[in-house]
Amino acid sequence: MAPMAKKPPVADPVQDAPRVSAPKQAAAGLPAVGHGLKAAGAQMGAGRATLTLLKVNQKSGFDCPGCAWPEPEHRHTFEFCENGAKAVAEEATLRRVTPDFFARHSVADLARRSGYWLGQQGRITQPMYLAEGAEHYEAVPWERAFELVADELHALGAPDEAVFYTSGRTSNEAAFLFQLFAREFGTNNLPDCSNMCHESSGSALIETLGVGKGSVLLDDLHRADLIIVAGQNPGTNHPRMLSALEKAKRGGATIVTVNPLPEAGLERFRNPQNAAGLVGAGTVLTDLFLQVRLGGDQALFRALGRLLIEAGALDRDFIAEHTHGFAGYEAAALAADWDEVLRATGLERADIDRLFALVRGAKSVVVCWAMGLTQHKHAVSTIREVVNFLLLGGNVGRPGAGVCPVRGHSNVQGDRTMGIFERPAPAFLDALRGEFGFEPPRKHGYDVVRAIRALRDGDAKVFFAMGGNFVAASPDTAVTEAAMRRARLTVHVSTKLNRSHVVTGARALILPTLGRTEKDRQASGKQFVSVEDSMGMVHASHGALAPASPHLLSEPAIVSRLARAVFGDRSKVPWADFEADYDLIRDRVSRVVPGFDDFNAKVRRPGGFTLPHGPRDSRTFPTATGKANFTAAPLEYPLVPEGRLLLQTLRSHDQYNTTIYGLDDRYRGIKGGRRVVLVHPDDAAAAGLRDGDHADLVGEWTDGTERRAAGFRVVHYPTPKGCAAAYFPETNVLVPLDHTADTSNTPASKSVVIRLEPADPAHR
Ligand SMILES: Nc1nc2c(c(=O)[nH]1)N[C@H]1C(S)=C(S)[C@@H](COP(=O)(O)OP(=O)(O)OC[C@H]3O[C@@H](n4cnc5c(=O)[nH]c(N)nc54)[C@H](O)[C@@H]3O)O[C@H]1N2
Ligand SMILES: Nc1nc2c(c(=O)[nH]1)N[C@H]1C(S)=C(S)[C@@H](COP(=O)(O)OP(=O)(O)OC[C@H]3O[C@@H](n4cnc5c(=O)[nH]c(N)nc54)[C@H](O)[C@@H]3O)O[C@H]1N2
Ligand SMILES: [Mo]
Repeated sequence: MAPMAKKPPVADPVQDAPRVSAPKQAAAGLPAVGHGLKAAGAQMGAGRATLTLLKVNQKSGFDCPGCAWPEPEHRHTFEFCENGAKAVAEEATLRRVTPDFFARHSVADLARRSGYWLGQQGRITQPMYLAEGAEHYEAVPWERAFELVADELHALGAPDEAVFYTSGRTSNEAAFLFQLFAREFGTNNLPDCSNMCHESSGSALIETLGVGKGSVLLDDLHRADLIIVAGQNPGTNHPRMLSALEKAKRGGATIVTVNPLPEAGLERFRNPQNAAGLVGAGTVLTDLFLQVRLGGDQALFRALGRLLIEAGALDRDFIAEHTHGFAGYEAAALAADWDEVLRATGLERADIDRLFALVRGAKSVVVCWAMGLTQHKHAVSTIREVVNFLLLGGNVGRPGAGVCPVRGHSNVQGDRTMGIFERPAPAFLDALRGEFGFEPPRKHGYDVVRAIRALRDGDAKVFFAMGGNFVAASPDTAVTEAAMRRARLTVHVSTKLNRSHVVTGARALILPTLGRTEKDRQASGKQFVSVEDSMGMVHASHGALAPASPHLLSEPAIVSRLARAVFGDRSKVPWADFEADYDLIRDRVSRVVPGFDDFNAKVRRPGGFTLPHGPRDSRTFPTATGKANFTAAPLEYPLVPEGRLLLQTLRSHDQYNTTIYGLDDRYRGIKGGRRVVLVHPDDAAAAGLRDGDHADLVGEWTDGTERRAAGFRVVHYPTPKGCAAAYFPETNVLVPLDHTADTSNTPASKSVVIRLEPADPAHR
């Protein structure tokens, strides 16, 4: 029996009763370290917590499952942050969800619980099966589970009726096997969480620079003269980035923040890794804060382009030698209309002039961004505009300069490198064919939004997820849940219980897997896996803890056994060997994926290795023109009807995507509840609401349909007028499935048109 956790899981039902105080102006420092250790201690006891956390991001330990921010060359004993500690605690918890738990709780009962409660029940210990018409999941032997999946897959009319989703925690080794399995089966239906995340960055960067990844290394950030952080909240979501910004600052960098909200971490940072930071006032990080309106960034960067061109402050040699399309862009930038720019951004001309002065004085510029730029209808044009701006000053492929899309999930970038993509490049498929001797499908597959439509319309019948929480993370909750319920079979490879396990197809399986913190032993001995961080560094991750249950299989083992169940001896792929020895997977990766030659040797070096990146390394741009491309998209920004607000759906400090750690959002001054809407006092007043009142958020979509999220406490907040904020996943009910970014098809979850209505007293 598992040892008892120190504290019982959360109460049921969860009391959501937010208390509000003024937002904080500084992040991290001693309180944050304390909160991290407290979270870990509650889940696994203080002794195990400390031992476990000492292994995070050390060269011989495991990669932090928190975020994709890279590890510095010189590591501290505690190379993690408060939120990394919480991520580790969630996985290393001593609480267990056993077959007995499922006997006590029917699926209907579990479907009424909050996501917070589900996640707090602990680690899943055995494969579980929900038979057609059954009310409870029941334990099922692994071999039977794989047979069940194989039977459903064989019963399909065509391979494209199956969908294989991936979340971003999956290791390179597991991801490579998963895409190989899907393609040997015959489909490119490989949607992933990236489709909802940085797809817009990838789309924009591939077209303009030829590589869909960031072009800076940690050292570039440390050496930059000017760093613009737009649409990102690192204090909560990438806390270790604050150490890098602090280091840059000490080296003389200027930092500009572009955000509708004043976020605590960016204002002032107390570094928990040095004594002064633990107790002192901390470093002021942001030199200039531009409080932009939601979706105003394209206009801002275009205005900067116009000012740079008018001032002749251009790197003309770079533009002539390395770029294409400057004339078209120049015309578009010079035509930018100031009234429109000010309307779109909500800024004063003087603010933009201040930023322009900093840009002119800077020898090297980095722009960092995350979901604030990627989740808008015009996200791809916005990020292309960031690239235009950087190209004007030759700020790509030069030390201290470049594009820095900051990735979310700890291996979301690596999964894509390994071929998790619904629109694979022909060269990648050719390499797979050459290596394995089968003909991979060429037809593009479904991304997340298209997969939901296919399930909704009955075109897809089996849904298989390698991690994640598809139902809660995806837009338009009601539509997505109904789509999922139409499936013949839904399968989730998971560590923890979540909503996607209880909103199921006719039959469902939960396949419990090892987490990254855990030891992974196979026939050839102890295994390790590898991950790629946000800056293209690949390194090993060695599990340290005993597995949560003796029945768990690793992700590579699950794919390998599934493949054997599905293909029998018809496969040309040595599936059993891959399970026994992950070196054999890496040998194949080294022959299929560019940049991975000698993978097994290089990944064993302390700290790992950096993948090649043409634009960064040699100003080589593998685009259609062979140059870096300027683009001249029309200027766009969200238009909001009179009396309506634009809602962004974002993260609180106590959550990891759909995993809820607790009910506080400390830096924003919110405690004890998540159903809050942050609004400008004037907007609240216009809707007849005061701070503390409860409101329904009513989404209005262009086709006339309405969506409602009921009972949110109104919080007066320093956000631009007309722009509101509330947490996802609760607000995913409001995001229409068809409201997506052009080109990347990413749900536009940072610009949802809503109105506020005083709540029905029943919901208070
Ligand atoms: N602790 C923790 N860490 C995480 C995660 C987590 O949930 N919890 N999630 C991980 C994942 S998968 C990801 S993708 C990242 C997400 O990291 P972030 O992108 O930082 O996450 P969000 O909470 O969505 O915050 C969006 C930020 O952009 C701002 N913003 C919104 N719209 C606009 C806009 O139009 N313009 C500008 N300039 N700013 C805007 C918001 O005010 C907010 O500060 O974090 C990763 N790390
Ligand atoms: N409205 C709105 N919606 C959003 C966003 C937003 O900003 N606003 N952000 C989007 C973004 S950026 C992202 S990345 C997606 C996230 O979408 P997902 O990646 O699908 O969701 P997560 O909540 O990260 O998944 C959590 C689950 O992963 C499982 N898990 C954890 N660790 C492991 C592991 O090691 N192996 C396996 N197999 N499973 C594991 C656990 O069961 C856990 O319940 O959500 C998107 N949805
Ligand atoms: Mo993400």
